[in-house]
Formats: sequence, structure tokens, C-alpha cells
Amino acid sequence: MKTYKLNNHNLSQFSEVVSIPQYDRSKVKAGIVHVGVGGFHRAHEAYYTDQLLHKETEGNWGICGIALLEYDAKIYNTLKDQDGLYTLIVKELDGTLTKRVIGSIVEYLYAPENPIKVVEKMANPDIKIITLTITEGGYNYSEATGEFNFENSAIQFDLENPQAPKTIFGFLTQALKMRKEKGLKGVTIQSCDNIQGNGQMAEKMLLSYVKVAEPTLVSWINENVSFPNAMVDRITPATNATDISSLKETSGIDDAWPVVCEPFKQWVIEDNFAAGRPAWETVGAQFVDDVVPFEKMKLSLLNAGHTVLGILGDLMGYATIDESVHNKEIQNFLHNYMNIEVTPTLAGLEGVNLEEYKESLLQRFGNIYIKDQIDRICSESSAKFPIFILPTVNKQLENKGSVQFAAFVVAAWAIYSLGKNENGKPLLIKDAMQGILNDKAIASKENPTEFLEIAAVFGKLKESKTFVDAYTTSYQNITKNGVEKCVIIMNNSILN
Ligand code: CS2
Repeated sequence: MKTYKLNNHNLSQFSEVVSIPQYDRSKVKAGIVHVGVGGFHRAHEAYYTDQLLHKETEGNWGICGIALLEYDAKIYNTLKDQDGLYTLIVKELDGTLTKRVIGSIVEYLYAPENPIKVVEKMANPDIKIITLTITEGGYNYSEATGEFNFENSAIQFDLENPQAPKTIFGFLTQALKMRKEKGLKGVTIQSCDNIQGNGQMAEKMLLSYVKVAEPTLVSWINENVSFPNAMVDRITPATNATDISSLKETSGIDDAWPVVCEPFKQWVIEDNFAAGRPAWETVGAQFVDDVVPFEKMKLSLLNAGHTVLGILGDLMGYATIDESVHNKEIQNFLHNYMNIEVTPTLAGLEGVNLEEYKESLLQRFGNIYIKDQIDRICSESSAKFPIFILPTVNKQLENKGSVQFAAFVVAAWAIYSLGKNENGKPLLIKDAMQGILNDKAIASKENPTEFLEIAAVFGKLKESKTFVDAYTTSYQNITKNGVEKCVIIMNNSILN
């Protein structure tokens, strides 16, 4: 098959084989700035927005994607080479691939190259919404203090160099200051990260920074900026070389960085937009008054479920989430964790059907075509445990409920942080805190509770005797018998 480079010029070549944008991209103005143009954004918000642009032909809701970090140079160059176009490949449950070229990213900027340009774009009157996928760790929240972490050297850099910032907080502060000086009114800052109360978190962390960096801006922000909470969901594994080559072979699309994802998608948003918003509800998003139930359900079941399958599966030598969940004992363990420890903490959530949701998760995790990398799931676990798992633990402790399954996963994480799986093979660990995790993991061989000393992750958890006892028992059992044997014993103890 003849292949063509994906770009505006060649776009029509692909219309026979895949869906392509049916709207005139040259007429779409950016009304949204998005920071963090990774796979998830491209499978989720940019997908919804592409669908919307098919309906609202006059739409000024195109996206300007910002690559914020030096690490993001590759995605920036790809988008630039491809005029913002990329292919979204949905891996259906029966193995079919549904492909479409997405056109909603109409501009792209690379912050390290030209920070002022990024600030100016964020302060452009056409921009009504600034959306963020900056990862769980990107909010710079310290679990130990419950506050913004001013010790972060990048934050200190931004405080000293306000004109050439590096962090999202430095950029937003400069942009909002410029909006104020221009006399512009409202703007919305919308988090799309997996954090309970992600809008509130974005607001709290930004205001903490602004109070120090630009104190006179605080009241303007309070009056002019809204921070809606939202629950975002679509499993988006990392794209691999086979995804790229088979797209080329089967569809003739030479796309340097397509995105692969599952068919399921969900976006539940609090309707709190300071300067208008796209009618995303016409393309499947839900606008509700209270997002809390949806967020709680998703973070504590889906994301936590991923972490459980990831940490246990990685230690056992599995490479993908479907392999892990297709081990019957691991699946039963996850079932028990969800039913015995998570479900009681979600009692009384309105508007959601928990039983159906849990069932659907097992099917989603089990999709054998997705091949979601365990390495991806386990990456940055130090930012994930405090959001996905520990709120459940704390609630269960408060209510004197079971914490043995969660404690087992934490113990497995301590052992995982030593860096080898149960077959002695090195684990590929990517975590901003890996230095301290590894030090504490080594110290834990003598005294398992050392790992719980990491206050930035565990807060005050080490003070709970119930948790510490369950954790220590699990630690010793896993060290002696391995994950699978322990899991079988735990599952059987529930049956009996
Ligand atoms: C995953 C999420 O990174 C993780 O640990 O749980 O990326 C998950 O795939 C998404 O939140 C799905 O919406």
C-alpha cells in the first residue's frame, strides 16, 4: 500500500480508509489552551472536541496544545510536522481497530523554546478555557503537609524568574496577570487529571503559589476564574512501534505518533465555566452539579484497581494488565479488595451504579487487545497511592473496617521498590521519588515499617497499629511465599 505522511496536504488521501475531519480546520480558531498533549488528552478531550467541531461548524473551540516540559519536545515536533493531526486507534473488545484522524488541535507551542509566547497565548482574549493534564504529581501537593510544596526547585526557579517560568504555576500566574492588566474578564482553568476534587486542587495549589509570587492577583482570580471539577476516563496505553507500523501497512498513514485507546470513554464535568464552554454534552460528556460521586468511584475502583493489578502483576512477572487480571487468583483478590474495602467507603453515592461499574471494569481491564503496559500503570506510584488507595484505607480505618487487602498491596509495593520481580529480573521503575523509595525499601528488609516512614506518600499512616500490623504480616508473608501463594491464602480465608 502506498503511504503518505499525515499532514493537511495529504489528509484527503486517507478518506477512503479512515474517518477524517469533515470540517474546515483552517476556519477553526483556538478557544482552548491545553497543557500536556500526551496520549490521554489526545484520546479524550481532543477526541470529544473533534466530534464537537463536526457539529458546530462555526466553532471557536479548537485547541492550542502546549508542550510544557523539555521532555515534551517529541510530541511538539510531531504535531508541528503533522499540522496538529494524528490518528486515534480505538481497540475494540473484539479486536477490531476503529481509526480516525483527529483535527481539533489547531495550534501547538513549545514552552521551553518561547515561554513568553505561551503566556501571551494563555492571555489571548479568544482563549476561554485552559485545560490541564499535568499528571497527579504535577499539582505539587505535599501529602506530608497538606500544602503546596515550595521546596520544589522548579517552583523556586519560577519565583525568581517570573518572566521565563518553567512550571504550570509560573505560567498561569503570568498569564492571569496579563489578563487582568488587559482588563479581560473570566477564564476557566479545568483540570483533567485523576485527582479527587481536581478543580479544587488546581485552585488551591495555584492560589498558594500566587499568594507568594503575585499577592495582588489573588482577589482578581477569586472573582474571575472558575475551576470546575471533573472525572475523566479512557484507558490509553503507551503507543508502541507495532501500532505505528501496522497503521502504515494497513491504512497507508505515516503517522509518527498515533494514539491507541479502549472504546470506553467518560467525562463528567461540573458546569462551572467562567467564560462559556463547548457543548461537549452533545458528543457524550455529562454536565452535573456534583462530580464527587463519579470521581470517588473512578479513582477508588478503576485507578486503584489498576494499581493493584500493576504492582502484584509486575512482581509476578506479567507485562500487561490483561495478563494480570486473567490470573484467576489476582482477579479474585481485586474482587475482594473492591467489595470488602472499597465498596463500604462509597456507600450512599448518588447517581452511580456501583455493581455495574465494578463488573464493567473487569471487562475493560481484561481487553486483550489493549495490552496496557504494567510499566505505565506502576510509573509514578508515589503520586498514585495517596490518591487511588490511601483515601480508602483512611476511611476504612476510621470506620474500623478491613484494610488487609490494601495493606497487602502497600507491602507488595515496598518489595517492588527493591527493583526486582520474583524471578529476579530488574523492574523498570519510573518514579520521581524512586531514590527514597528504594532506600526505604532496602531498610525495610530489616524493619518493614521503614517504608511507611515516607510521610510525603503515607502521611500519618504509620501511626495506625491496625494498618501497620496488616502491612507487616503481608510484608513477611510475601517475602517468604511470594505474591501468588499469599493471594490464594487471602482469597480462601474470605471464602471460609
Ligand atoms: C491509570 C490511568 O495511570 C494509571 O495508573 O490508572 O492512566 C487510567 O488508565 C486512566 O485514568 C483511565 O481513565
